[in-house]
Amino acid sequence: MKNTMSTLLATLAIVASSTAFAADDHAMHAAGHAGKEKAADMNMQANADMTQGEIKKIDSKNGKVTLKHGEIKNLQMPPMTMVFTAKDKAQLDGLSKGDNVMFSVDKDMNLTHIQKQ
Ligand SMILES: [Cu+2]
Repeated sequence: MKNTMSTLLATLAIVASSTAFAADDHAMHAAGHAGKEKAADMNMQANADMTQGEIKKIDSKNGKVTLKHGEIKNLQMPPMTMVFTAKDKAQLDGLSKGDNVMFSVDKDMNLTHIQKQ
């Protein structure tokens, strides 16, 4: 009887601890998973609006930049070289001719975001 009891207790202890581990693990996994999915969503969001380009000419005084750009999906514009006007001239600070960049433009073709790649 004593043996049975201690075996039972040991079994319960194992079950309890493994259940606790499983719960922890699941919670951690769920949190990590949700975090990753959120990050992936944000990346996709960013990538969807970002276009790859190369700076051909830059006129930071007037906030203008000539970009040889890839397809701009949100404007359905094929790859070409053209001038964009920055919404905020400060966006062009630190950029120079020859830089490879990722950028986004609004529907009026103003540069809303640009960053070195
Ligand atoms: Cu264009």
